[in-house]
Amino acid sequence: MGKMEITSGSVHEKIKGIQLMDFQYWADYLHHAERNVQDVEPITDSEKNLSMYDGYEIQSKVIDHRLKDGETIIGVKAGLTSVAKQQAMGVNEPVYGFITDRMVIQSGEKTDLSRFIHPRVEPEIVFTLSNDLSGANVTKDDVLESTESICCGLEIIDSRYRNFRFTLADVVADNTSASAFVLGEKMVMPDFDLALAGCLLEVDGEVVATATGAAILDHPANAVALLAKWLHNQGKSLKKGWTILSGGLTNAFPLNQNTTIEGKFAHLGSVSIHA
Ligand code: OOG
Ligand code: MG
Repeated sequence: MGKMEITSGSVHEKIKGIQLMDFQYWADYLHHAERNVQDVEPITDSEKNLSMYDGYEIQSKVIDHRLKDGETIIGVKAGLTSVAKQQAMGVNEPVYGFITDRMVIQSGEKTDLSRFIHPRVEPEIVFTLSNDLSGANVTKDDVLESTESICCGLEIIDSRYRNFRFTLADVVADNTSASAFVLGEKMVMPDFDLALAGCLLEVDGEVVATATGAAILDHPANAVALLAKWLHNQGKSLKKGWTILSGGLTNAFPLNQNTTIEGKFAHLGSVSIHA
């Protein structure tokens, strides 16, 4: 179920008794929510059987909307790669989404909150590769060999779903809550184990969460390897020069007006966002 597409106006259609889902309808629903800064109920409130497959089909149409609006894909993100994030969101599997040029926030610039519904910020370790990478068996070491630079980052996630209430398939359809991000200074891979890279997340100067790189699937390069495998299954690859987010190391914290959130990392420097 779910393999056939229907682009007519109705949410459902029944063909020979098989109920098919209208992926385009749900992509329009989520895109409209994003563009109008308006939260919505999760798709699974209406479509109880929404599968991961359906979620990625809807996500791909959500991305098509962004491309039609003139945005460019500049990278990819792994999400829910840490136990901290999975527990916070009540799910148990990593997922992926795409990031576009519209999501870039310059370091140091004051963030305009009017484009977000209920933004939350999480610290990330971010990779840039020196060559395209794809394959069914890509390993952490393959990723590290292909890594041109790394940096720390903060991602702003902004689920289109009310109160961040969603299932795994819902959050996949919603392009894994992707909304914005800011990067620290890029550096060539330093000579140390990224699994040991400590990270503090501070809200207005107070430490609210800590982790090390190992929080991300034992090593953040494992998340990049997973992305390379997922994209391989779609006949795609991680692209040279893309911004690749490996996933929040800690739970995410709300970004409110007059708040500064800073990620401080061992070896990777620090990065902040203020609104
Ligand atoms: C989904 C996005 C997860 C991460 O790094 O874990 C994510 C969410 O928590 O809304 O970006
Ligand atoms: Mg993230």
